[in-house]
Amino acid sequence: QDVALAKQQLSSDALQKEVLKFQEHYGKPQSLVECISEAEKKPWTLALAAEFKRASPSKGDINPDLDAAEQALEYTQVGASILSVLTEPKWFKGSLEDLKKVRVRTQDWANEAGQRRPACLRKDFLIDEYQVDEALAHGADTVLLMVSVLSRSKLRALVEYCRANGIEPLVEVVTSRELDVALSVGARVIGVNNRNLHTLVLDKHRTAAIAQELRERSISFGRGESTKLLALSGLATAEDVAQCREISCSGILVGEALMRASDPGAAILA
Ligand code: IGP
Repeated sequence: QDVALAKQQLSSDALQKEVLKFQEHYGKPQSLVECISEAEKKPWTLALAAEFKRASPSKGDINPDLDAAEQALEYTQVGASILSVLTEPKWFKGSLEDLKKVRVRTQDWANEAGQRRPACLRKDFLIDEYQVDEALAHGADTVLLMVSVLSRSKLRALVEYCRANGIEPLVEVVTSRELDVALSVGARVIGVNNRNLHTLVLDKHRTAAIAQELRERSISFGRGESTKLLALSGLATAEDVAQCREISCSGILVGEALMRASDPGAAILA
């Protein structure tokens, strides 16, 4: 599997000191679930996870030279609940520096505006605790954990490690088997990737199928519930958004469409 592995540049102890240093200066992470719930309070609103992604394996370069902090600020000003920042360097041309810039810039803005800032998500192929610490040291409020790249026991350990460090992870599933695994480790925020990352094939009905399964298993999700469902990938049109509302998703994650938009703020409001 061609995933970027952690560059273990610092010892774990040194990295944990960096986490403390960051948090002393900028404060603790904020709650992903609360950021989503806040959006759900408004009628008809879906939480928007707006993504910063310069390139992707399926599309190649999308917008490689964009400034992460400025783009994230635009997302924030039009009400994004989550800022997803790719940190994987090879396929997505991301970096931990981008993540830090996004957190710092949007936190400054939120302080000035007297508003809640969006939760910052480290979007990467996380496989160990060290990478969770890296995320925290660069200002993440949450991290992506993909069921498809982790064993059940590693996923469980990472979910627990996240919670012990004050963050709730976004757990990504594609299939119903992966949903089983996510539920068995107690995931509270589940993202359904409409794109299978092994085949890169997009199927916009994935999220609806998973939502249906949750209903069949009598697992309540959405507004007022502690389990949240987000739809990820390939979403761009008003129709896509309407469909996500119909199946009671809490939110949607949009990357490429916003990265290509000449005015991302207007694209979101439309
Ligand atoms: C974004 P899109 O089609 O709006 O650009 O999709 C997002 O879903 C995608 O970037 C993504 C991803 C991932 C990237 C979903 N899961 C896991 C890297 C790793």
